[in-house]
Amino acid sequence: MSRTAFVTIAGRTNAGKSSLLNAVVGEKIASVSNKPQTTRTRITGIKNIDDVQLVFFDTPGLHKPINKLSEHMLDTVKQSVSDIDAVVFVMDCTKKINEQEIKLLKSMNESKMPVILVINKIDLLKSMDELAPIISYITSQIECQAVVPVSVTEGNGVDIVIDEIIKLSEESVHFFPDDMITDQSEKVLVGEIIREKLLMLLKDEVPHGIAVVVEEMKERDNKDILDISAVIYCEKESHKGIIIGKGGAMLKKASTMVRIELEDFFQIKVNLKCWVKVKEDWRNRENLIRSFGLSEK
Ligand SMILES: Nc1nc2c(ncn2[C@@H]2O[C@H](COP(=O)(O)OP(=O)(O)OP(=O)(O)O)[C@@H](O)[C@H]2O)c(=O)[nH]1
Ligand SMILES: [Mg+2]
Repeated sequence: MSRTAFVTIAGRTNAGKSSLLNAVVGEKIASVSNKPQTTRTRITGIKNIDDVQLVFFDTPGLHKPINKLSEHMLDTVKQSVSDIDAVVFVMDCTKKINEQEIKLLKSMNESKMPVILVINKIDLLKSMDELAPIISYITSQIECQAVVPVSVTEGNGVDIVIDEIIKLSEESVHFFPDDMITDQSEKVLVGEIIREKLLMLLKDEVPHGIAVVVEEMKERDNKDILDISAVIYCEKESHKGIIIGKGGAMLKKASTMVRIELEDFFQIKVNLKCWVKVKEDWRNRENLIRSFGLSEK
């Protein structure tokens, strides 16, 4: 009989949740950046190991809500931690665990939801001796099924996390075809790669106020080029100027990075056209949040 486990990856923003999702699935399906609040929606990743299907839900990171978009993101976390087999809670070992993290973990304990605690970024510790006090503090507060020190970027400990999840899998049919790795559409994946590069290249508030909508994606008749057109929405006219850059330099740099990644992913030449448009204060406007696909309601 086949087995299945559904797990939600949760934790503070920037802890490495999407990096972990990509590592367990073995493909880059979620955007990663060194800026907080990179992930905005629930992203499903699927990994099949022998007859076990592991279904992961990557979620937005815990943070103090700053606008309506934030509220939607935190709602997504709340909705994603029930009706699953376990929570993989990712924390950054270089940051002291905060009240918001403890609160979510305690609610998991109250609902008897198994918690696999991933203590990530151990490559940043000066010595492994620093781990013991971190683990003993957390386990004095929270009951965990397993505590796994991990460095996602160095690939350490990820296999142990997978083994712990397999232990929690239950006999069941597989819910997704065995060759499926994500439920995101190709247009959404491409939009997220564009946003990831802009997060990487831009600073301050500018990248946080960006939403990307891929309007068209079509292979030419002779199947040698994939034409993609996308609109980059930002919140202010001044941000539009920064995104385009002097003589279009910034947009060109971002587009080139995106094109290289897409050509590698789709194994076809890509012709990418991006337009930049302003939608004032869109992160507080429900209809726009919804039309950008950032609300589950
Ligand atoms: N040094 C180190 N950096 C890591 C590790 N794992 C992830 N990172 C980095 O941490 C940053 C945040 O990673 P993400 O995977 O985007 O974090 P996230 O938890 O998904 O963040 P949000 O989507 O904003 O909640 C990126 O710069 C990653 O490269 C790790 O094991 N070690
Ligand atoms: Mg993320």
